[in-house]
Amino acid sequence: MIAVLAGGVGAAKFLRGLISVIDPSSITVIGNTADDEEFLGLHVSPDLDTVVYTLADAVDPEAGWGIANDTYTALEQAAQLGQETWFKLGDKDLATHLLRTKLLRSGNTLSQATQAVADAFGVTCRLLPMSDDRVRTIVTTDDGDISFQEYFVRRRQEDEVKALKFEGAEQAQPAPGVLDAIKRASGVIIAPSNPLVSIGPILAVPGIREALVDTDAKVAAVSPIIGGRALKGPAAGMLESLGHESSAAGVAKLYEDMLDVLVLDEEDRVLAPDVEALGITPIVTNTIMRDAARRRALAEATLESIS
Ligand code: FO1
Repeated sequence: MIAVLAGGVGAAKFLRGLISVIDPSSITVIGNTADDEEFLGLHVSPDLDTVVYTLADAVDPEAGWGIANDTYTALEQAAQLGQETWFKLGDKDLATHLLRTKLLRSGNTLSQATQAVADAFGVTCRLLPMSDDRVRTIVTTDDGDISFQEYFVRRRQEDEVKALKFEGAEQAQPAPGVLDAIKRASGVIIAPSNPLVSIGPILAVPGIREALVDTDAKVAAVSPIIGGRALKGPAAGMLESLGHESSAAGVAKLYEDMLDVLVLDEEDRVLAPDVEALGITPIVTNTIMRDAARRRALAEATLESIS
C-alpha cells in the first residue's frame, strides 16, 4: 500500500498519474481539510473534492477544481437573495456539499462522509481526511487574521502572508486509519502541493509528522516549486514572506526530518547537490504534468524511488 499526503489541484493530478500505474485500491490518500469552509450553510471540503472529481474524471479541466460543465443557477439565485457568493459553487458541485452536510448533520464523521462522496463518484482509492476534527488555516495579513478561502479566493492571494495558524490542530486527532496507513505503507509520497498550507496542516495534526519520521517506509516528496516558482497558487511568495527559500531545496528543508527522496524538476538539476547535502536522495525528472504520459512518467519515477 502506498500512502499519499495530498492538497488540492497538484496532488490530484499526481494521483491521476499514480492510478494509471498501480491499482487504485492499493493507494491511501490523506487529504488536507484545513481549507474546509462553510458556505451557504454547507460544509465544503475543497481539497478532498478536487481529488475525488479528478480521479473520477469529472473535474473542470480549466480550473482544476469543481465539476466540468457546471452551471451556476443556484448561486445566482443565492445572490438575488442577498447571500455572499464570492466562492463559486456550481450546481453539480452543490450536490456534493448537500450530501456531505446531510451526513455530517446526521452524526457521521468527516471520514464517513468523505467515503460516501468517494463511493458515489466511483473512486476506489481509500480517501481519508487528515482529521475528523475541525482544523482551520488562518492567514495573518496586514489587515488582520482571515480564513484561508478569504485569503485565497476572495482576496485573490494578494495579501502578504505574515503568519499562518492551524486553528484547532493541537487538539485534533488523526482520522481513523491515518497513522496506520503511514506505518504500514510500503512507500509514502508527499504530493506536489503547497508545503505550508496544503501539507503543513496535515503535519500539524499531532502524531502524523512523528509517524512519517518513524515509518520504515521510504518517504518521497515531489517538489511543487520549479525554478523558484509554483506552477499554480501562492506557494512561492508565501515561502519567501515566511522566511523560507522558494526553491526545491527550500521544500526539502521543510520536510528534512522525514524525507528519503525529493523528486525535483530538470530545471532545478543544479539544486541536486544541496538536496543531497541534507541527506535526501534527489531524483531529477520532468515534473510538469502536462498530459497523461507525463503524469504517468512522474508517478513511475516517484514509485521507483521509494521501492
Ligand atoms: N478557487 C477559486 O479560486 N475560486 C473559487 O471561487 C473557488 C471555488 C471552489 C469551489 C469548490 C471547490 O471544491 C474548490 C473551489 N476553489 C475555488 C478552489 C479552492 O479554493 C482551492 O482549490 C483550495 O482550497 C486550495 O487548495
